[in-house]
Amino acid sequence: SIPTEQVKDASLKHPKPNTTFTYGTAGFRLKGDLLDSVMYRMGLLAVLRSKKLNSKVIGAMVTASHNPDQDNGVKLVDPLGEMLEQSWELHATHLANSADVDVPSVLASICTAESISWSAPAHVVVARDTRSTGPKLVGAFLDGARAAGGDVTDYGVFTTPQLHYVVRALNTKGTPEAYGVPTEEGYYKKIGDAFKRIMKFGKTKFPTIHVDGANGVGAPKFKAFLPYLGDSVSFSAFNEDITDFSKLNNKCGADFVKVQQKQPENFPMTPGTYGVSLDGDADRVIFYFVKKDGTFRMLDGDTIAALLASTVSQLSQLASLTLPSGSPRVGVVQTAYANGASTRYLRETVRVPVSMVPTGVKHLHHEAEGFDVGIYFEANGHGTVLFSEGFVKAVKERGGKTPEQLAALEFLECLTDVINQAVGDAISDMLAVLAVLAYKGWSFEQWGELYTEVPNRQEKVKVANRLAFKTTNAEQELVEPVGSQDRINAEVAKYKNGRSFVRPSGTEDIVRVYAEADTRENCDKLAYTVAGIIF
Ligand code: NG1
Ligand code: ZN
Repeated sequence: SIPTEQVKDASLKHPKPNTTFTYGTAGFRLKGDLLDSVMYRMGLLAVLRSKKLNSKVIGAMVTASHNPDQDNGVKLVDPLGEMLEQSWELHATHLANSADVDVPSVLASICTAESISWSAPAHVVVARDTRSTGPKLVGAFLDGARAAGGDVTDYGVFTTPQLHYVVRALNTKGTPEAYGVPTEEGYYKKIGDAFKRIMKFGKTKFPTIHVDGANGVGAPKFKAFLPYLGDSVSFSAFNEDITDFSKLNNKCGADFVKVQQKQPENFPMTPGTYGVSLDGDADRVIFYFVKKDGTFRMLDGDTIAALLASTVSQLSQLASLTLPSGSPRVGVVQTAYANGASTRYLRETVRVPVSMVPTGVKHLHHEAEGFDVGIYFEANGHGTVLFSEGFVKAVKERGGKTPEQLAALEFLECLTDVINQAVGDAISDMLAVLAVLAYKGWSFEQWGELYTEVPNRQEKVKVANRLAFKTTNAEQELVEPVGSQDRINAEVAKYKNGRSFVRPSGTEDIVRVYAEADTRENCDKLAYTVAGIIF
């Protein structure tokens, strides 16, 4: 049974502050110095989750992604690298908010509710990004996992996708679905080998790619990756300072570029330069270049989805790829933040189904599992591609006849290995995009011509109580405060291609306003008017 005394003693060393915690879009996110008790308790919960799932390895990632160094967070990772099952978010929230002395009894109640047998062994792994509060918070997590008698391994500093990779690799080791060698090197080698193989199809010689590491974990990990990538592309790394914590995600990184719609600071760009920004835990990626006339052009998650969906569809058709169920079903999953032009391009030109789901990777991932090739990207550059077993088998069997068909199939096979299917992965996504462009013989400029974005703007609005905002229809309409949506609709109706919606953030204490309209000026006007309505 539960080592009650042990758990209670350790709980008292990690006292809960007077704060209410919620397991949000990406786990618990708060100021790092408020998270000690949460980390300890997530160590306990991870052990329970592992016991529940027949001793499968459960992961925990300590990061606050694109946010500043003061912030931190933790999310639990399920056996195949997916986000923690939603019903357990309630257990997590309950446990995080109980009084210190009640921790053992809350654990017992979760065991009863989930029919968990305490005697089953438990395996847990943890990693963190480069944040200053990381080491201490991992320490608290280890205390929790050990107090509950779990076997726990600390992988030190990892990108978020590396942690997801290792969890999946550990759980599939020795099975037909083996994902790879469960080490950092195994990760580099698997993706790097597939990248070297896929680049043999390349027709484009890219200029040196400038990689912005957001002064976070992506910078050293990308450096470590380089020796595995061959010499088909030359890379140059910037924003790599992980010793000065104030620089993390500060005027650099994927979120800065996406929201500000401009290049990072301390980043040399002249016409013809290609730039790529990672975010602070390297699960988001944004591409950009400067046009000949000096204007900045961004290629975001929507553009990545458009490129991948059109390529996979085209190549599957070219190779006459057939699964037992017929032609592979290629589909895209987006959120309301996707640019309207990208959705129209996918539906009308590529002719693939597009599903809209609420913000948060767990929703996108789940929906993408319904396709043979499920491509999901948030506009902010977070996403990946899921390939069904049937699809992978069919491309490996090489049913093609002409050399062109065989090449298309081999290309698709390599693509399934370059892409980290466990979770959105900035570096792996970057390599996949470069491989596809090289295969097509395209430049960033040509990629940018797939469709023309509708001008758009995102604003953060600080409101008294963001929880007063309730949405429906994949977060595209407000139900509460009552009446607000009608006023927003009336504004939207004034603009050609107008679209606007409001939702509370799940990671920051703000409400987000999104607007699109035919011109930059109209879009800005719409965003400000809507912000005024809800303020
Ligand atoms: P919130 O704060 O709930 O909007 C943000 C991003 C999400 C997702 C999470 C997790 C936007 C508009 N929202 O969520 O897409 O990436 O952070 O990091 O970019
Ligand atoms: Zn991130």
